[in-house]
Amino acid sequence: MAEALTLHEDPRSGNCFKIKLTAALLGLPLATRAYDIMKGETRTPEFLATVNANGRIPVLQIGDGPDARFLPESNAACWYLAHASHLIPQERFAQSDMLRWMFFEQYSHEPNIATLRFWLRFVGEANLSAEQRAQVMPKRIAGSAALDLMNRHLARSAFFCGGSVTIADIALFAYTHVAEEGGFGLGDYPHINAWIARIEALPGFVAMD
Ligand SMILES: N[C@@H](CCC(=O)N[C@@H](CS)C(=O)NCC(=O)O)C(=O)O
Repeated sequence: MAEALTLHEDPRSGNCFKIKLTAALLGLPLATRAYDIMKGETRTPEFLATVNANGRIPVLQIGDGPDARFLPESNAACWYLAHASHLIPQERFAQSDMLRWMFFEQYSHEPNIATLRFWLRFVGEANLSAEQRAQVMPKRIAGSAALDLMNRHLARSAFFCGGSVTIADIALFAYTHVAEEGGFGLGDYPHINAWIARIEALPGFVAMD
C-alpha cells in the first residue's frame, strides 16, 4: 500500500486493536496518534471537524495533508487494509459469511462485552450511573449468549469462515480475548480458547497494548 496509514486510537480500545492486528498480520506499516477517550479528547471541535464527526476512535487516516481521507468504524478500516489479501475470502458466499460475523460482532458482541469491559475495568463499578447499573445484567446475559454461539460454531470450524483466518476472526478476537476483564469467564468455552490460541500463533501476531 503506497499511501501513509495512521490510526487515530486509544490504545486501551479493542476496536483500535483490530486495525493494528490486521496491519501486523499483513506486514503493513501503521503510524498511530493517541487520544484519551476518558478525557473527551475525541469530542473536541477540532477532532469532530477533521477526524470523525461521530466523536469516536478508531479512525484510519489514509494519506497526509489536505488530501488525507478519514475512515471511522473498526470493521470498515480492517476491510480497507485487508482488501485483496488472504484475510478476505474471494468466493461470494464465504465473503458474505465473513461480513455476517462482522455484523454479529457489532450488534451482538461488542455492545455487550466491550461495554462491560469498559465499565468494569476503566470506569469502575462504583462510578457507574444508575442507568448503567441497570444495564449490567442484560449485557451480561446477551454477551454470554454471543460467546455461547461462537463456542458452538468453533466446535465445527477452526476459524469463523472455515480453515483460514479472516478479518471476521480479527473483529471477534479483539474483545473476546479480554472478555474476562468484563467479567465473562472463558473457562466454559473450550473451542473459543483453542481458537484464541490459533490466532495468537499466527505469523505476525501482535498483542494488545
Ligand atoms: N462501531 C465503532 C465503535 C467506536 C467506539 O465506540 N469507540 C469508542 C472507544 S472503543 C470511543 O471512541 N468512545 C469515546 C466516546 O464515545 O467519546 C467501531 O467499531 O469502531
